[in-house]
Order: sequence, then structure tokens, then C-alpha cells
Amino acid sequence: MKIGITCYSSYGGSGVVASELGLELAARGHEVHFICATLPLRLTRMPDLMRFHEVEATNYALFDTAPYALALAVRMAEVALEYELDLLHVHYAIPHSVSAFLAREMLKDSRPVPFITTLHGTDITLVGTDRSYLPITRFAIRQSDGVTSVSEYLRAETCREFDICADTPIEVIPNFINSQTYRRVENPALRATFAKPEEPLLVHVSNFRAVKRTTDCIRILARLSRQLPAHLVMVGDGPERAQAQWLARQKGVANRVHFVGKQPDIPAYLSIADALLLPSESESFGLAALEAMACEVPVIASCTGGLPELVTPGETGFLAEVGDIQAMADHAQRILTDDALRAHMRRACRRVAVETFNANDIISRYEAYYGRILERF
Ligand code: GMT
Repeated sequence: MKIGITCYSSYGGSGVVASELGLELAARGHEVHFICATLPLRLTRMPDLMRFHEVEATNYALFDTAPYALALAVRMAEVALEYELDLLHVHYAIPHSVSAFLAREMLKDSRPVPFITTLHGTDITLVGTDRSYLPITRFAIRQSDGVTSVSEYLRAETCREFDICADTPIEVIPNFINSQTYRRVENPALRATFAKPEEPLLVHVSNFRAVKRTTDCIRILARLSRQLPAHLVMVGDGPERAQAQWLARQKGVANRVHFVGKQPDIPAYLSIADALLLPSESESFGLAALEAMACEVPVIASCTGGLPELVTPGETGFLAEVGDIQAMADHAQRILTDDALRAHMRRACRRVAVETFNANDIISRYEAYYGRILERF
């Protein structure tokens, strides 16, 4: 197939999933065209069957802001026509679905091309339900030739908030992991830069947005420090980083919390950890948790969104109510002090990641779904 993929290119999980999907599809012999504002960060290599088409939203003095959604629609239509694309697959509804709808309309009389929207989370739970965006998001989802969501939770939320499921079926295709790239590779030298061998090490990986409740990680570590000489490595960056750093100083644990910023080699940081903290307010899937599990890292997370579909309490980690710092600190203490439990969880994490969320199976599900959409179109 010839597939056009559009996503946000920065550190967000939707861009990561779109990039990995493109790479896997290209490895299976499909021709993949990324149509985005900038090159997605995870596209560090460009296989022969892959192209990147930059979308430049020209600005004029008259415009208050550059009309990116229109520029994207035009670029989608151009690429679809020039490369004879079979379908467009957009990740994150806003504004990508609207642009894809416009592109399909533009090509209606020359080379009709269907589009699939994959819902990732905040496009529905936050941005999409913002009353100023809701009507157009709802419209674009309903106009999509196919709609997928990354968890059962997100499907149910979309049905509830947008009231579209009577006539717009949503296929759940969960996120996936390349178990070769994401696997534990012990690195004592890297670990030693943060903690002594006998000191437990926690890790948090996110874009440090408010929805991640990054400061909860500091509070959990501060509570845990009363019992254990634990360290916390904070991977990523974003709006809440300064607040988290300030809180670490205020709580007297600044020497135990290590902010390492955005890192290209996430498996390396997961591989040195004993547990992952993911205390998010909301998480439609929780890709960071799956990446950790693939690296044999048990997950301590909020019982929210799609996380219960991924993390089984007592087996691959523990879940607690959003904001329940004490419960999360207690769970962390249990994992860090019970060697047998931790060893059991580490094996279970890897097994679930490889057996339930492996790229091979999930990519086959996307291929089958593309086939069904093309048959119907
Ligand atoms: O979490 C974010 O703010 C980024 C967002 C995105 O669109 O990049 O992440 C969402 O999509 C990821 C990939 O499907 C999911 O793993 C995340 O759980 C989801 N984030 C939220 O629902 C908050």
C-alpha cells in the first residue's frame, strides 16, 4: 500500500506511535509518506520506502496566525495525487482530521483518497471537549472513513463525549512496542552516575505537562526517602519542570532527584530503573508505561484512563487513585524492598509487553484495518 501519515512531530506519544508505525509498515514493504510540519523526532532513519513531505504554513502580514490546517490539507492533496496514495492516516484528531477531510474533498473528482483518524487521548479528553473545538472535532471524526482509538477507555470516552458511536464505529488498536529496541540492557556505568548499587532507583518519563502531575513524583520520592535511600531520575522536559525542581529543593531531596532533560535513548534510562512512576491525571494509554514494561520495569501509576488495560496490580505494577501520594509511595516501597516480588514483576512486565503489545501483531491489525477501509471506500 501507499500510505500518507500525519502526526505531531515533537515528543508527544502520538508522534512516537505514528513514527514507529511508519517504520514498521515500511519494513513490511509499504510505501510510507510522512506529511508533517517538521520531521518526527523518532524518524532518525529514513528507509528506502519512506519519504518526508514538509508542510510550510506561509504567513502574511494580514494573518494573525499562519493557517497550518489549510497548508496541511493542500500538502496532503498534493502528495496523495503525486504519489498515488491509497489512504491517509492521521494521528491526533485536531486539526489533522479536518485537514484530511478537506484533502479528500479536494480530490473528490480526480483521485478520491480515504482517511483514517487515530484518536490518542488529549484530542478527545482535553482539547476535543473544549467547547470551541468540540463541534469541528466531532464533525471530522464522523467524516473519517475509519476511526481507531488506542484503548477501550478512549473509545468509550469518545462515544460518551461526542455521542457518535451509533453511526461511527471505533476500532480499538492498542499502542505497541518493538521488543528488540525496547529491552533491558544493563548499564552499571550509567546507573552509577545517579545512585550507588545498593540504592533503589525510580524513573519518570514524560513531557512534563500538567496532565502528567510531574510534581507528584517529587512528593512520592520525598515520602519514600524517609524509609529508603531512593533516587529518582526525571527524563523529559516541559512546562512543569521548573516547578518540580523547585519542589525537590523545598522538600530537601534535590540531591536525590536527577533531571536529565530530553533523552534520545529512552531504553537506556529505563534499563537502569527498579520502577517507573506515572502519576498522571489522565492517560488514554500510557505509552511510557509500556516502554518501561518492555524493559522489565514495574509501573506505579494512577488508576486512570487506559492504564488499567495495561497495568495489572500485583503483577506488572500497582495502581492508586490520582493524587494519592502515600499509596504510590507505599507501592514503591513494596516493589523496592521485596526482591522476589520485584523479580516476578519484572518477568511479568516483559512477558505482557512482548505477548500482548508486540509490534508484529499490532501492525498486522492496522494492515487488516486498512484493507477493510479500502474495500468499503
Ligand atoms: O500525553 C500527552 O500530552 C501527549 C499525547 C499525544 O497525543 O502525544 O499522548 C497521548 O497519546 C499517547 C500515544 O497514544 C498515549 O500513550 C498517552 O496516554 C496520551 N496522553 C494522554 O491521554 C494524556
